Amino acid sequence: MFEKILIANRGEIALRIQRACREMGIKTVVVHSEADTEAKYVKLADESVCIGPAASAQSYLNIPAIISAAEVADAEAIHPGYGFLSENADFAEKVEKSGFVFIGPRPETIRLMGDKVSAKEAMKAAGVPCVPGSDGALPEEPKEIIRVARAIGYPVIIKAAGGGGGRGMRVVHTEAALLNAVSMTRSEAQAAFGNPMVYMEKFLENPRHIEFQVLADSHKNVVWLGERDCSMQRRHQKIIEEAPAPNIPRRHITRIGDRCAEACRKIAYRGAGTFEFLYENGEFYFIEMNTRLQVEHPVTEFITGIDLVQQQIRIAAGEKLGLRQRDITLKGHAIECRINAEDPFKFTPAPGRIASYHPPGGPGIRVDSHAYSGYNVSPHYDSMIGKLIAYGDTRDQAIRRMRIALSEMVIEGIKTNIPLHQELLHDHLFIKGGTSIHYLEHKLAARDEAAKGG
Ligand code: MV4
Repeated sequence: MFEKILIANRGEIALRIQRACREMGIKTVVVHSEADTEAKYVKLADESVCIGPAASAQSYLNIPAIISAAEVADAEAIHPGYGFLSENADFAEKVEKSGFVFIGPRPETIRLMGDKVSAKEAMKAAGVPCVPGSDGALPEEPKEIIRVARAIGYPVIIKAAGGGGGRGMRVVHTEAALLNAVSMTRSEAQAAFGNPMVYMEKFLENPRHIEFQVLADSHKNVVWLGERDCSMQRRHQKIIEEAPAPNIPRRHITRIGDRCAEACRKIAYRGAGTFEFLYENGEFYFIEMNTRLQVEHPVTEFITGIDLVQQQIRIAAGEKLGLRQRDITLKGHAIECRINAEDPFKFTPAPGRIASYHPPGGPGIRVDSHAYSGYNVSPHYDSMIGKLIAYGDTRDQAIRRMRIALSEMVIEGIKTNIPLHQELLHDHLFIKGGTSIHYLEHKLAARDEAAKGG
């Protein structure tokens, strides 16, 4: 096992990784920007290295500075967390070429999944059900593009191969709008990702976002660890996640989970990974694979009892998975609320100093946050300041515990989205379970409309 790991991230996830290392007896070195010098998790780490100014491009995205820090601190492995460099294949490659272990998939796998066209081709070939669409990238010839769209049937969606997570997409409802939409998406994709390649899919009008967690070692052992429902989102920012996904037959979930695990074996996947699906009219359609630890991993940890960060570290150290599929049992229900420093109704970021911070507690409550009384939320980074996770034997118990936890949680001095969560945890369609990816935006629009009329 490693003696020392460098954590190339900040905030709650830097603290989460540090806790896993500590439990395993591994020393930690955290890199940080000038804005994060006073952060508690920086002081708690065994060592810290300042790698640059507040702007991410010069610190948390600064590959040479991070690798130098690993050399100076004599770390053996680098954990990238989520965001920043976590899905950057060039970073993973440079980490390995410099003699360190990258805690994540092989660089080739990150590259394969980063290109959404090659990711979909690989998954289709491995037996994972995909959204009907162009097989591979769209050709140049207008006639061919029109033919593909007719074969799929309108509405269709044009997506950039280099995109993902909602960037570089355009919905097309009619043949009249098709060619212009394709060329617009191509030029935007070239500008944003340096890659003009686009592909086409049937546009699903009202799906849910369901994702499957996998763990794979470098000895071809693979397990899937249930699914998460991440449909409660706004502008591609998830707000509430839960596991298991409510109101989907377990037989169907098991069938898809087994397909994901089998696909991992076929492509010799290594590490933690997430298969993203759209779920509509009782069918699952693969859209993308994420090759990192995800923000919402704690809901899976609650229902499986497995520490995903420790598993990532063991896999990176070359150990065999100590788990077989029959050892994985899903028990109870977990819900996560992302706590953001933002206006709860206008969604504008609200950085500043937290005057007082009192996290909730009690049975089945977990708080993953680096916040404390006196902590300054920097305007330079994501507004998420923590995650509140509630577990119960049933979904109903998890909802009740989450409501209590939200009412106990005190964050003074800055605005947070806690009031929005309180409203959603009392929303009758959320309580029923199974709302679509459009539910929150429709609800917010209806409320704004009522306020105007009112
Ligand atoms: C789609 C779709 C409907 N049909 N693909 C957005 C993020 C990216 N991961 C894929 N996305 C979508 N792809 C087809 N064929 C609708 C979305 C989508 C979405 C997906 C998941 C979560 C939130 C979303 C919000 C808007 C659109």
